Amino acid sequence: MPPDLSSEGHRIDALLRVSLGLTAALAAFFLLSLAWLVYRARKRASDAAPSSSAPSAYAFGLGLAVLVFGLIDLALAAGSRRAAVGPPPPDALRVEVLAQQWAWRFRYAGPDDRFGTADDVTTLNDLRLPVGRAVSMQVRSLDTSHGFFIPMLRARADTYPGRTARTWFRTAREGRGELACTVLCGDAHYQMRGEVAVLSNEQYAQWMNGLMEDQRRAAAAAPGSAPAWGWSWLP
Ligand SMILES: [Cu+2]
Repeated sequence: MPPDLSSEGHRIDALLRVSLGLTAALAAFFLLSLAWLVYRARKRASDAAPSSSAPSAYAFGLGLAVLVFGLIDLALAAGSRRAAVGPPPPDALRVEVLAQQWAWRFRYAGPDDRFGTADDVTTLNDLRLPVGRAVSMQVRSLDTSHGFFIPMLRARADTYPGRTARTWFRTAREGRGELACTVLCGDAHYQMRGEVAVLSNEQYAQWMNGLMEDQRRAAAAAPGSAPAWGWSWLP
């Protein structure tokens, strides 16, 4: 994973490490058990008097119990982290994301903080966010299954037509990276990427003001040309 720019991403990283460790332990346990069973079967075939299998059965049971408890613990840890993160705060910056073959459209609510109004700001494959801010996203798809994934913010939301997927995170550090589609969604799936930037508040405001100015000019030159997609924010 790339460097984490979010405030809660370390929780996901920790879960990933634990689940990788458990998977490795599980694989090692079953491989060693298999080796032991083969060894014992061969020994038994060559021995005239078979030895008792009690110690190995005991070890096998103990190992299995440890792993089962590890998996339960992992599930509980995932649940408690989810609960600790909770729902997005009411002051979160809201962004609508429309996935389509093969691009990402982003919609910001603009100064009135309401979606579906003339001051909405839209971008194509270009997501910029201010640092130190909670960001709440709703993701929809126009055509087929898509997986919205921002690795450096540890944010994911899988969607398909009819489903509004949600994700939220808090930006903690400035930086730049990419977002990608994680679902094979057609011929040009590999092109379905976008730029992501976490900017200082001044840089973000400057960028947003520039976009609003551009859109005002475009709307004045060609009324009704604004992109028509978008939805009322779901509570
Ligand atoms: Cu896709």
